[in-house]
Amino acid sequence: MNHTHTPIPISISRFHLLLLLSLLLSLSSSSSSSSASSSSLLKKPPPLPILPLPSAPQLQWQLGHMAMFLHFGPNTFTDSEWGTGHADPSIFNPKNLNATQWVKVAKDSGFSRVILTAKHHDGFCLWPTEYTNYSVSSSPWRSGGGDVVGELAEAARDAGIGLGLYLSPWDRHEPCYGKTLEYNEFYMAQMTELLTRYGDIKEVWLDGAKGEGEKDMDYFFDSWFSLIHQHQPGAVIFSDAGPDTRWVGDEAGVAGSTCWSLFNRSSAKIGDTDFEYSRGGDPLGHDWVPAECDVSIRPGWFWHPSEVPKSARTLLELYYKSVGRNCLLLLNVPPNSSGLISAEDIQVLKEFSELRRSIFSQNLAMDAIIRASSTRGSTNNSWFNAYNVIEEGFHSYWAPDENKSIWVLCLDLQELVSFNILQVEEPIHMGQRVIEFHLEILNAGGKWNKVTNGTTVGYRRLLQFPTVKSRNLRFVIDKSRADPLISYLGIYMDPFSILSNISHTTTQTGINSSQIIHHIEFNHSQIAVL
Ligand code: FUL
Repeated sequence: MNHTHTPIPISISRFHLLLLLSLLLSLSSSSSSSSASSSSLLKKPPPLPILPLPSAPQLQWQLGHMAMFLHFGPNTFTDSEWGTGHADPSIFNPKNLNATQWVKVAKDSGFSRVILTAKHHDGFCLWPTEYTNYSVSSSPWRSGGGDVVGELAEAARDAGIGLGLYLSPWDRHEPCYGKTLEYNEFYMAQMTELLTRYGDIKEVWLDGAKGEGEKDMDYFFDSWFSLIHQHQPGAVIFSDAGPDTRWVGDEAGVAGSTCWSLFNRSSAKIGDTDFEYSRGGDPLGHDWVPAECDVSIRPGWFWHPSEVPKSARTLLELYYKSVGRNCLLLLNVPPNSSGLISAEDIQVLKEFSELRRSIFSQNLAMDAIIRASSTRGSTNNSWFNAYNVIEEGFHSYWAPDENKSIWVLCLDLQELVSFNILQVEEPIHMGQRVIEFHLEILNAGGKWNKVTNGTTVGYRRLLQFPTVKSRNLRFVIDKSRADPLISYLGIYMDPFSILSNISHTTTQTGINSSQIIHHIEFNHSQIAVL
């Protein structure tokens, strides 16, 4: 038998000492004041949210990250973008139409909802409406008994993804277009059909697009919006001015590098967009109206046999500039004239998913030791603890103590890590707060270097920068509308993006309003990725 004495490790004896001490302390305090000890166990409540705040449908919309737009109709068969409204319904015959395929492509590629052009500017209706004959009912497709909206609604419901519908206000076929009262009645009746026949509608999409010299008339937007919310309280309404989500102001899928969900609806007009205001939002805005970035995978919105899809890397760049700037990416993937999404588009979408998966599947800060400049309640308060920033989801977040002027999170990665992407998220149900922030790393010489900086975070902010390598990081919030709250902090390595396009610090995207206006005028031509 070995009688060698094994010394008790110093850390254990210290641990026991501490335990004893805390026991004694708790005993003495409980005997002196039982109410004081029970109150120290009480949770510190969350801070007050800061107005304006998102509604439940707006939160759901934002959590979906990406939606797939489906432009489909007679234009698909006539190789056009803005149909005249006089194309013969007999041309509409997508022999292999399969909405289950559209929905499968959307779901497999990470889209949370699909939005279909139930009626585009040509006035042709993809459902059997009772208010005009210019619809699928007059076409040879399914011998006039078909309903594209119905088939898509069923496929989306079966797959568990959301359905949105675009009902174009501008209607080049309808004879009453131009007669304000009659056309508003007609439009609302069609809208009612769409909102009452097909189950839950998650988004209603409309715009103010209209060709030069077309008949003048007023749209009764306020009545339309009330009708939509009455029938579908879970739907968000998209337009240039909200009320629930706003057009970002370009059709290139690019948001401003400063992008507030705050906005003043009353300062925006449908069909007469102030592009700068829309792309950046308004730090003083009274309404919550986050931006949606629409862009097509191909040059046109409708399918054309001569056009090819963008590359997966281009889509990734758009993802950084939309989802990574606090917006939803609405990517148009137009079904072809056989009624299917084309193989080459599916291939690009697969590659796009794979790029995102390989970059974002693991947060390289996952095992970091994290310290905060302060924590609401106390450092040990797990409710607001700094470690919440490596948990997914916005219901757990780091909150600093009240009335501090310094807000810093220090991360010790425990080993040298190379990375070139920063991901930051705010718990937006508490309002959008952060105005300015930056990231520093400790270099080999023991000095802190700024790696990147940004303005606004919101739901999700992604910043790209040339690859750096370090073990220690400092995430610093320089300016905030109220005590900043951070729900996620991630660092990642993107080996795919071309670094020459990435500026060291985030500034404007390089798009200017004349480029935007140029694009709007030509409307359907693709703007090169900015
Ligand atoms: C625009 C329309 O004029 C285009 O044809 C397309 O539908 C695009 C998404 O919105 O306003």
